[in-house]
Amino acid sequence: MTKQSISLIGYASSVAGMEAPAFNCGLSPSIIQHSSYLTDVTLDWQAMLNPSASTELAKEEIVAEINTELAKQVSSLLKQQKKCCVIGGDHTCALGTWSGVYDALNQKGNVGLIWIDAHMDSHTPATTETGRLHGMPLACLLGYGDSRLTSILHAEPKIKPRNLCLIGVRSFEKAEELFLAKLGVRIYFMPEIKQRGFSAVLQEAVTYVSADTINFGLSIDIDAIDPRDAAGVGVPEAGGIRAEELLEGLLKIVANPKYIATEVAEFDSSRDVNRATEKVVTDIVKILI
Ligand SMILES: [Mn+2]
Repeated sequence: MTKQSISLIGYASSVAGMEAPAFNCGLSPSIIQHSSYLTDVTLDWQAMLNPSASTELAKEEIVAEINTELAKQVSSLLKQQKKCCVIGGDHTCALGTWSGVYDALNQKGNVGLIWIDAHMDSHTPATTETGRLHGMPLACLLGYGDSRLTSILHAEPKIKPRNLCLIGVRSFEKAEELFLAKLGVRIYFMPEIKQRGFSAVLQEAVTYVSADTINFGLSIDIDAIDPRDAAGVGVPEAGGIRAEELLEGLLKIVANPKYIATEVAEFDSSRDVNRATEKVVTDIVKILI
C-alpha cells in the first residue's frame, strides 16, 4: 500500500453529547474539509455522513444508524486495499470505524487499537452519570453496552482487550478504571508519558497491539492533547500530550506496514482559540495522507 491511498470520511455528528451546552463537534469535518491549512494537499474525501434529524428516534438509534453507514464505508475502503481516516464528530465514530475494520478483516485475523484520549470512554449504561454516548464507545467495542451499539454489522466484540491500549488518560471514573482493569487492558496514564516521552510510549504501544494482530489503527481524541495547544474540544483536561510530541510520534509510526486506519474525534471549532486546534487536526491529517 502506498501512502497516497488514504481516503477520508467525515462523521458530522455530535448527537452523542447533545445534552452538553454548545457541543458543536459535528461541524468539524466540514471545517476540516474546507480548511485553508489543507489547500496545499490533495485529499480523497469519500463521504460526509450526517446523522438523522428525526425527532422520533432515540439517540442510540441515530448513533447506530450513522455508524452502520460509517462501518460499511470503512469496510469497503479496506477491501479495496485503501487506508482510511475518519474525521469526527464526537467519539462515537469509533463504533463505525472499528466495526467497519472488523467487518473487512475479521476473517483474516485480529486488529489492534491504540486509543489516545484524556478519558477512558468506557462507561456502560449501568455506570454512566451523564448518559452521554461519547463516554461509552470503547466499552461498546469490547462488547459491553446497549445492544444497538455493540452489534453494528456484527454481534461480536470488535476489539479484544489484549489487543487494545489507551494512551494519555488523566480523567476517568472509578467504574471505568475497574472495568478496564478487570479486562486487563494496558493503560498509559499521563505521568508515564511525561516520564518516558510520548513517542517512546507510542512505539511500545504499537509493538503491544501488533503482537497478536494482522493490522492496527489509531483512535485520536483531540482532548488527549494539552489544552494549551488544542483548546477546541468539548471536554478539555489540563496536563495532556503536547501537540508537537503527538505529531512527532505519529510521523514515526504511520509508515508501519501494519497500520491501516485512524480516526480523529471531538474537535469543536466553536471553542477553538486562534484556530490552533484546527491547525493541529490538519497537521495530523497531513501526516496520515
Ligand atoms: Mn474520547
